[in-house]
Amino acid sequence: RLPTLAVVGATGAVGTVMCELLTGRRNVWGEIRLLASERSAGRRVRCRGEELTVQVLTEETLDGVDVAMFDVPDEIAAHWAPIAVDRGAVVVDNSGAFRMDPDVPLVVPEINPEQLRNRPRGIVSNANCTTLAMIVAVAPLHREYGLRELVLASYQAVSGAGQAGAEALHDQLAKVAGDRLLGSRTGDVRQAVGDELGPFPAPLALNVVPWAGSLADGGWSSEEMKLRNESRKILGLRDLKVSATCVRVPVVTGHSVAVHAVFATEIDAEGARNVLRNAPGVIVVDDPAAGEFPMPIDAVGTDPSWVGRIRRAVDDPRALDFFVTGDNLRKGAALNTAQIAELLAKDLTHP
Ligand code: 2RA
Repeated sequence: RLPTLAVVGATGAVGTVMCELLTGRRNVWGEIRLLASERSAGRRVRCRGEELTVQVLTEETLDGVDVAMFDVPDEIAAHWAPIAVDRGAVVVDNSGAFRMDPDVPLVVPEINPEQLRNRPRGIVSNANCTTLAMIVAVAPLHREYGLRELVLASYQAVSGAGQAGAEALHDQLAKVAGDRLLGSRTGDVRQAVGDELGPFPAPLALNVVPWAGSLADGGWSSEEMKLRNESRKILGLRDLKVSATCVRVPVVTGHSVAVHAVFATEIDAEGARNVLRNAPGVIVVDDPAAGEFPMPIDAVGTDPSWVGRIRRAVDDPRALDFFVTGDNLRKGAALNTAQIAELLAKDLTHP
């Protein structure tokens, strides 16, 4: 019998991409069950070539599920994931509810698949989308050169904040389109956009906002702390120094990160390029003379992290600077979850 998969949160921004993604991937599932809140129940969604009806998430609809993917807010995951485990499922959770729990592995299949087997709570966590875009490129460099420090600046797309984020940007762009004064000293974007900010603290149209997530200690944002804490956990580097500044930009999908990585040994750009060319889940696009560098408009809808602008720091032969872009809804969320779930399916089918 092929295992039964539940997609919890099937109608959200990530859940929607998950259904598209499952359609294109190798089929390892028997039944696929789409679950969501009462608001979305009854909707018909195409998944794997079938027209499926979204059901309400209840204890009963979790019965018989082997693997449950959760793409829901933290508090919903915190409540329902243990219930799904009690009902016999292994949960792959894409929220922040369990990521730092020492009894929950934080798995990136290209980096630490072996951790999947050590899951005392029956839950496996998926890292945050910003971490995922960056870490698939950083990990192979760490293996080769020994990572000591990361200084990061993110350029995060609005769909990281869900469908409401994408809608807010499109609505705001419609309001500012065509007015050539807007964004200048005499054109007030705040006034044009009004108070339709969606999930953001300021307008995104014609603007960038150095804020994502909630306020953490010391003036850091939760998103910046996720980059630090999750990188440490995935790489198994408890003392890794990480400083991040997370910035929201007017891009619909595709999170980018400017990375300054300091290593234990000297590094040269061509050596790093070769490591990255051979790394799973990474594509190197690095020919600035030809106008070739990684950008969200190319990465959107694709699986790998796109890496370019690779150069050794001028003032430190042990440091490398590069730019990485990945689809925050695919590798940043749905794809990594699907990859983990497929490894679990393999174990269930051939223990
Ligand atoms: C964001 N990383 O981009 C978050 C979503 N998990 O808002």
